[in-house]
Amino acid sequence: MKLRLLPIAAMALLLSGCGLGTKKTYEKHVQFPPGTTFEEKLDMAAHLVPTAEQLEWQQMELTAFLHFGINTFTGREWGSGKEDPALFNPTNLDAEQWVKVLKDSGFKMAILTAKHHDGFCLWPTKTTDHAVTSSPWKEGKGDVVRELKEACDKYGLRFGVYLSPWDRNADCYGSDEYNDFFVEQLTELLTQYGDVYEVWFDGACGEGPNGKRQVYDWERILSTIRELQPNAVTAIMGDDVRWVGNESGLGRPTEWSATALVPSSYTRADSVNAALGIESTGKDLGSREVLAKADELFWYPSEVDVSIRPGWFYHESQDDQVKSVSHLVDIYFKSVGYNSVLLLNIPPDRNGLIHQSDAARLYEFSNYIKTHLSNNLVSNATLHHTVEPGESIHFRLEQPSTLNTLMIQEDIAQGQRIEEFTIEAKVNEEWIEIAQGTTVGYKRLIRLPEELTTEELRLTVNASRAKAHITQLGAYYCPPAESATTMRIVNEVESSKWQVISPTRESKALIDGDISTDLQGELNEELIVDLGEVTEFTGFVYTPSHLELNHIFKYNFAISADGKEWTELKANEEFSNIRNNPVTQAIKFEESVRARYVRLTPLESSNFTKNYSIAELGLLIN
Ligand code: FUL
Repeated sequence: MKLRLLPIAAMALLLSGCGLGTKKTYEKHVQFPPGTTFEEKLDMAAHLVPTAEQLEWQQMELTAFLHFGINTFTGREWGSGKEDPALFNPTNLDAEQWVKVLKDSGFKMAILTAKHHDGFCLWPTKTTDHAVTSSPWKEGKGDVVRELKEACDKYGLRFGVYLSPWDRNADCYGSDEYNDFFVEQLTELLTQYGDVYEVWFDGACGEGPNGKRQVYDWERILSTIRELQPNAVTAIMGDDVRWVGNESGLGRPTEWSATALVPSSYTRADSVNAALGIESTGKDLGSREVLAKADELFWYPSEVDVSIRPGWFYHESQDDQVKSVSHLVDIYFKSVGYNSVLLLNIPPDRNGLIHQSDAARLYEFSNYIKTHLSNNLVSNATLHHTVEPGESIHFRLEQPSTLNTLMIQEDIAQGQRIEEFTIEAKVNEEWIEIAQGTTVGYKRLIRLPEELTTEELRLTVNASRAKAHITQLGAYYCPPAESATTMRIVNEVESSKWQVISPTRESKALIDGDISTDLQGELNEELIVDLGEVTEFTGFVYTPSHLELNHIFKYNFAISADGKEWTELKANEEFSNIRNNPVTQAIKFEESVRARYVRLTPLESSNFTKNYSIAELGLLIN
């Protein structure tokens, strides 16, 4: 019906949009022909859809950044480009450890800073000697990009690259020659390592060594990616994924993936965006007011990039400033829950490992998300409702339940449409409004100011650009998350002489200092460690496994001088609340003790099975 109202030019465009005779949609971009009315613009905006790659990218939800390079060794956030490559020497680089930690914490992709602004390349490039090839690491024969890519392939994580356009080392920066140099670097990365799913170009563009600014040949750069890695999305200075506009982890409560913002890499970007009065950091990039002024729209969804630490690179001085679980959960709600993808940075340290404090925090964060946001209280949560503006959907919970969090998902494969919604709950036979919001998009999470108990909810779509397609509704109870930022201590005693002698000498995971490995077995078996010499200590530390549910709940702990005569220090004690909050527990003794052997006996598990699991057993001296 609406089609009949469209002017001829708009008709032609609609029909050429996609699939003549089927539903009219526009993939990634729509140009409004001259004379398009506001109503027609709204309708076209409602039918702007993501490419298959953009859709898959959005569905990943959680992706990881790995900032690693010369800055890791100098303590800087932006290198000068004059650093000696000899500084790059991770002692124990293990990309599999990075990937295992990320995979176990729910991340779907890892993006490595193959080159940051200092120009130091983490792969053996033909374009410059300012690279791993000139470093002592693996005698100049190492390749961090390859090690990470192979680890990603092994554990089933997608792989992406960050290649800084700004290069403070390259002599040719600021000239046409630099575009050749940059495309050559890009080509190496996109042809020598297999599939790359995201190419990330940050927007920083300072002066190079010769004092000049670079005019980048974005058309050539983006077409190189499309040719060499057609399944990759291009981010920030690319045109598939948009920078959210800050590095603090804050999405917008009103977030349109269908936006009038012209990607910065297009030559018309500055003039068109200025004429519309919008910029990437602005609040409103896609409302009706913006649409009214716009001549074109882009499917250009938001990505929230933020670091788990204050800096993007690892600095030892920030070991005790790893964001708390409650801060990470807040970021999750304001990114994934605000129609964005979260790109969380976890910077490997100077050893070339993800630091245990960061790993521990990630496990706690993902454990929180898994535990509390997978327990949907709504019966028949997966639906395919088509809702006209003004219509409501009722949904019931399995039983009367206490909740404080709601979730809505739109089928964005058909476009983003909802502009305003309200949610009501039936309490004492009366409908009361408990939440209202604007956009939904791929996912909208809503935290209620206070919890309530109900069995019936009602979602009303008050305003929408066409019929809204809703695919999922959720209701959850999310308890407050841990807000401490302190480091996790898994062991305070020198352990190089320690040996596990029970359950077997091979049970090294118990004391390897790595919380990503664990020991599993049957209850009542003794975990005995020979400390190698008589040692004085004040308590012990139990770190639960981040994967298994069979945490040790009840236990005995004993010490011995010879491994034969034992003194029981703790009998039938418990690791309190370990089921709901499986974090490291430090158990202090009344006074310090001296012993050569320690023995932990798991008696009961947190989920009442016959099995136990443990990541680490450590000792305290402080
Ligand atoms: C910015 C860079 O300047 C920072 O160092 C960091 O890489 C961040 C992700 O992007 O533009």
